[in-house]
Amino acid sequence: MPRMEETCLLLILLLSGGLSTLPPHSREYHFVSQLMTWTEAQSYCREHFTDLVTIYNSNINQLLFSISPRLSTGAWIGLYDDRYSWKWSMEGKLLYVGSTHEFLIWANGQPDCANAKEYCVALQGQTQMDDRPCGASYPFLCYNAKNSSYILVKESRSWSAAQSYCRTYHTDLTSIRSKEEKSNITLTLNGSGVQYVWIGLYRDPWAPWSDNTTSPFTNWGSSEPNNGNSIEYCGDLNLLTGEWYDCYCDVRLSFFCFTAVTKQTVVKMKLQSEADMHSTEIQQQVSQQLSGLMLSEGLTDFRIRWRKVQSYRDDQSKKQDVDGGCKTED
Ligand SMILES: [Ca+2]
Ligand SMILES: [Ca+2]
Repeated sequence: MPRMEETCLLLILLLSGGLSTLPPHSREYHFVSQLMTWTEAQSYCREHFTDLVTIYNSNINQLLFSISPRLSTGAWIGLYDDRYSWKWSMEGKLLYVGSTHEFLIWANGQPDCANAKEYCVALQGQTQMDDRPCGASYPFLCYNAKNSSYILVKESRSWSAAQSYCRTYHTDLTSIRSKEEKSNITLTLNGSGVQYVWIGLYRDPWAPWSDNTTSPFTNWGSSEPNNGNSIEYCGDLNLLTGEWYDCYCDVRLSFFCFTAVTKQTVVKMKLQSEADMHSTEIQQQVSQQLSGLMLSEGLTDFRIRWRKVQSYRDDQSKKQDVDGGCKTED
């Protein structure tokens, strides 16, 4: 009888959920009744589950409501408003390098996101920054990259109308990239008498959620979010109504976590060949072919692993061990 080798290939398919690209239905939800601050709740969820919940639609909102008790309080969800997540309008158009923060001086008490409505930035008193309601009409500062000039447009517009104007006639609303640029801007504004002037700084309200995903769905209670006393930067789900409220992040509340559901499918293959299946080279060739096959089927999250099984000759006593299956030893 020819020597016959048998070896076992473990094809491990790891189909995991919970990553930003995967649909929310691959998540499990948990209500945790312990009282914690928003940050503590986030750490707890990340340690014991995956993260604080993101609510993508009314079905998830309803589900969370149904797994929680009816109490006249709220429970934290993964919603928070980062007061310092500013972006430049120009960022996508020109490459801005280096830290800009040392040139960005906030006016006293700013940014305060007053009434949860201030998501655009104006220079106040020509030097200091203040977050203001994007719909407010102010003069604005355009930047023209062709001749590195700053143009003060005294006609008052909303932030986005100002952005459109600058992008049409110049390059964009201005950024502040350096001390020199800040000086030039101050010079441009000098003597103009403007109180507020838009610059290119803005941010997205309540985005992203704790798990770094974003969603257009909201379920705010009436008059919420209101950023009461300018200290409410975390979101909770009211356990009597299911509506959302912004709240002071250091209040201790119960909370909702989710688990990314990981579906693991293990496929074992028994290969029989006269080739030496214990040869690393041959194993690599087989693995490569299988990988190609998996990828062509659109499966990207998998591992292929070889496991050693007892090889045997035509020997009855050993054949019993093999048992017709794929006995493995780690
Ligand atoms: Ca403000
Ligand atoms: Ca509130």
